[in-house]
Amino acid sequence: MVKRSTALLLVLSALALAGCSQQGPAATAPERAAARPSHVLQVRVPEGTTREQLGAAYGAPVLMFDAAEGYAVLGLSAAQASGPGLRTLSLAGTPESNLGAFSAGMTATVQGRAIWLKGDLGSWTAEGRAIWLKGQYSLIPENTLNFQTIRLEQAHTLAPKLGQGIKVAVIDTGVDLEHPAFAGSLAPAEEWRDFYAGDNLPDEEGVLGEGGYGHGTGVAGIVLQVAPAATILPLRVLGPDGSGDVLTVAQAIDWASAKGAQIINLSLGSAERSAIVQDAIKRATERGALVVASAGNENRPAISYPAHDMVSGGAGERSLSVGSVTTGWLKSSFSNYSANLELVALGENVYTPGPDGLLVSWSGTSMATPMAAGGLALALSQGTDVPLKDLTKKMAEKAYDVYNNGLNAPYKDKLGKKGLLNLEAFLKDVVK
Ligand SMILES: [Ca+2]
Ligand SMILES: [Ca+2]
Repeated sequence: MVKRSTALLLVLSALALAGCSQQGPAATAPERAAARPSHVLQVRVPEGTTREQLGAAYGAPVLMFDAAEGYAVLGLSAAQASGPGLRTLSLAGTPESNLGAFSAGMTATVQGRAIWLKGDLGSWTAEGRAIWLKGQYSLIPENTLNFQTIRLEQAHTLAPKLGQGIKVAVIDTGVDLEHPAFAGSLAPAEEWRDFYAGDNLPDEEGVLGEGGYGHGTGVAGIVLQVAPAATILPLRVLGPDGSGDVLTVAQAIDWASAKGAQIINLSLGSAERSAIVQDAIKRATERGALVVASAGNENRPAISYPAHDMVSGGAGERSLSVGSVTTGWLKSSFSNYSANLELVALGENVYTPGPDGLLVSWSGTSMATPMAAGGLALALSQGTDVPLKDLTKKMAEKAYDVYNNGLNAPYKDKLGKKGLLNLEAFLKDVVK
């Protein structure tokens, strides 16, 4: 019963929004509160049990349910999470704190306005190689050194399909859906989803220069600079402050793999492991997706979750953690580091689209991560004989050695076994 009314509320909310202008409020505060439980609990679904039966047994709304996979996620109040009732049920696991567990953790510097001239926009989607002129990345010259360093021009020659036919889910603050940089590059609108607000329009919301506003737009823009013909599936899970919940991150990962995303970009993280998110990643990888996640920006000797758990295990083979170095190959002052970290890319002053037609410079491991995602899209579009489970490992193995000559000595083996993304060496090794 509880579940039915919640679902109905969400449906009504979505229908109401469909009639609104795109600028309209997503969901009212009470609606969002109802859909944002304090805690979430993953439970096994006994064979033959329906969603309704499960909800009735626990006395809690069932927010995720997959009978075939045998799992469900319940929403709990704080009192329920700490109360004795649930714990006496043999099916119950450990409740997880849901609210704001994930963060994009970033800094942005707005650089300027009206960079996107109509005449230049074709270069985002059509002839990607034309954006390189005599070694300069002519689309955004400020990125030339960044992209020379990861050998992007050579990568575009080695993988001229440029990501064509590869869907990259960007699970983030949303995307400026109207930005000319994304014209022709977004997945069909019926696949879009805003899990944060509970509607079907994953647009950015917020104030420029504050919190996470523009973060997802920037991440998506970097994917497309690396793989200009790839398709972006925009999924919103982070609010204007850059934070998001366990439940919505897990829902978005499930959604992305259900919509056939071959690559899932998670430029977000948490200090705590979430079994619910880890299991969603496991399911997505079992369905054929590759997942990349950022290491986090606290300059800690430990990387954030879920990146932390990507180094090993079944899902680890199809997922990749990414930190950040400078164009001089030194660890970025903010980048977390760990023996668990598999790769670093460039996460400082990366120029990319911002909301409202802006060009924005971002710094953070969030911006290094989509360089790896784009590189995987290049490989997949071109075709590879390397088994999918070995592809991210190859990317890490073919990286530049950032420890040569005592470089990064304090972080030896904690910026990846080798280190810095080298798209040319990677693609030479893996494409047909
Ligand atoms: Ca929305
Ligand atoms: Ca891995």
